Amino acid sequence: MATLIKDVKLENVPTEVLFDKHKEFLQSYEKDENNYEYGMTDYLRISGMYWGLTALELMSINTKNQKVIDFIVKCQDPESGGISGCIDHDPHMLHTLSAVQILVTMDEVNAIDVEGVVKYVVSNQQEDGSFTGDKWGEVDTRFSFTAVATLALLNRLDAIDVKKAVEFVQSCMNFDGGFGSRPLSESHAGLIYCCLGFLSITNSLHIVEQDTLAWWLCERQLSSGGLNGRPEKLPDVCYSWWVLSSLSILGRIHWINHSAIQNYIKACQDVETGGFSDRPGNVTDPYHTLFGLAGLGLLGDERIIKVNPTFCMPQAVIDKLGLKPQILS
Ligand code: GRG
Ligand code: ZN
Repeated sequence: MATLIKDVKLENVPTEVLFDKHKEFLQSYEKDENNYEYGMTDYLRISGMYWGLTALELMSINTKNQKVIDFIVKCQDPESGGISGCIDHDPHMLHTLSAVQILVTMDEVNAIDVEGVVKYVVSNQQEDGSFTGDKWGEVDTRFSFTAVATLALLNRLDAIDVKKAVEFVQSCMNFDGGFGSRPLSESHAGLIYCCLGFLSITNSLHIVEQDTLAWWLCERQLSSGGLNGRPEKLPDVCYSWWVLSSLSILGRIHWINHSAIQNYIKACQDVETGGFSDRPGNVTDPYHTLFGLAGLGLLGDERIIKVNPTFCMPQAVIDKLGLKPQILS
């Protein structure tokens, strides 16, 4: 039986990375609070800020801003200590990590109740070592990553049972070397990043099948040069981050065709509005703009400041905190 390969065709690919356009695109997001899209994305406000601000930082723009700090402070729930996506929403692990990433980058982490955040992360660890995303109880390896990334940035990894947390992530490893969201779930590049990031932070990368997993990740590259997240899926710019950061942690980024993925990422820029989209011609957004730029950074573009593959933050910030997430050679 024939196997269809899903992919896209690239046409009129810009030869350059349009840095000025991308800066304008991201900065206009900060100002445009009254548009429809802004209102419809309330529930992702804090993570959205992390994507946009980090993308600007990667283009050497200092994003320190009192309005952002005040907004994050208002999103912390005084009872649980967790941080929500927007004022008066339920706290969630993803937004808690994003808030800590922003504040650490701005060197303003003491603006929030740090012990409250630690208490919140601890409260989400389960008997089997896994983590829930919030009080509603969904378990996912994304939350194992957000838990240890948040605590490591606060220098409080000792607050959870790390050994049990590692055992849970190990139980999500599949025959192909990849990881899914829970035991027996399909391998997916986004979740592989989360599990490798988790193992990098907890210094446990010895459990991975380094080359088997690196090869599975290389198989995500399609003829267009773009990367998909799992077999038989379309390419998407965000996998430039999920796949390339995973290969960096595994010490195997040189296994991918650099010029082909660089070309795909460039093809996803909107030359008029600025920003990157998932696939050429689609509407651009801060999420794909961060992961497009960060992917180009991992491939060595010197106009982008060095990005840490485990935390998706400027390397200088990680160095300043004295963190040394494990990387394989
Ligand atoms: C600090 C960078 C950073 C991240 C925080 C939120 C998070 C941690 C990681 C997200 C990882 C991720 C993208 C997981 C994907 C989960 C998943 C199974 C998505 C499937 O989505 P589809 O089916 O996408 O829409 P595909 O591309 O497979 O068609
Ligand atoms: Zn995407």
